[in-house]
Amino acid sequence: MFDHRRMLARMDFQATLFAEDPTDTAPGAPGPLDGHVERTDLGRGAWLDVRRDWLAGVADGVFDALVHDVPWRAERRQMYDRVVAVPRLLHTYGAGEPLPHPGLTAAREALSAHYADELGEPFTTAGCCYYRDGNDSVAWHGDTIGRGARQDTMVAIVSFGDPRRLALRPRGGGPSTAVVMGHGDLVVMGGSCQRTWEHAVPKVAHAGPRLSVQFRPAGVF
Ligand SMILES: O=C(O)CCC(=O)C(=O)O
Repeated sequence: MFDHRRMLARMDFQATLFAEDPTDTAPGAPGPLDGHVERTDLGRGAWLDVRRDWLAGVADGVFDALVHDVPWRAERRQMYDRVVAVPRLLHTYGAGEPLPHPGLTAAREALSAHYADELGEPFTTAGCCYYRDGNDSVAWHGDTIGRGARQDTMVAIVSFGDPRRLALRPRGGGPSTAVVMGHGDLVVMGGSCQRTWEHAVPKVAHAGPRLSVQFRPAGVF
């Protein structure tokens, strides 16, 4: 038989839990960053920050908006004597361009505020990648087309959909490492990471769609 007293006691308990939970935030807002980001020192002046479930409250909506509202483009590139399809879809939102979901705008603002002292400038652009399945991937590289080749900087990645590994290896050799990026997770590559380390999202046998949004400061590509 349904026990109302037990039910009420449980509701009281849950209300207390939610009221006192310091991580409780307005629905849809990014979760807090201060005190919730785990930093790993990679060596050579590079580091990696991870904040699990950072955008959990909006992750489903952001996933839908990214799939349906981004003007995705397929690229092709020369590989030896052949032109091959780049195995993922791409789009970049430049500085000042509206993002496809308010949760992403809030995320960019929160990142700019949290890293202001260390980075000294805001995140401005949002590169978006659509990995349609496990065959989509990105090969080893650093974001060194712009200032990242010469200066310390940050690239902040928020991930939506199926989990995929971000693999990292030091340039010139040494043990590699990896972090799994799940639905709503934040991963930030910082310090010298773009010029002293390389990263990749390797192919996997089976995976559903994954979307990645990378926030970068101006002049970092
Ligand atoms: O998919 C990711 O999260 C990483 C993407 C990336 O490394 C890049 O586009 O430069």
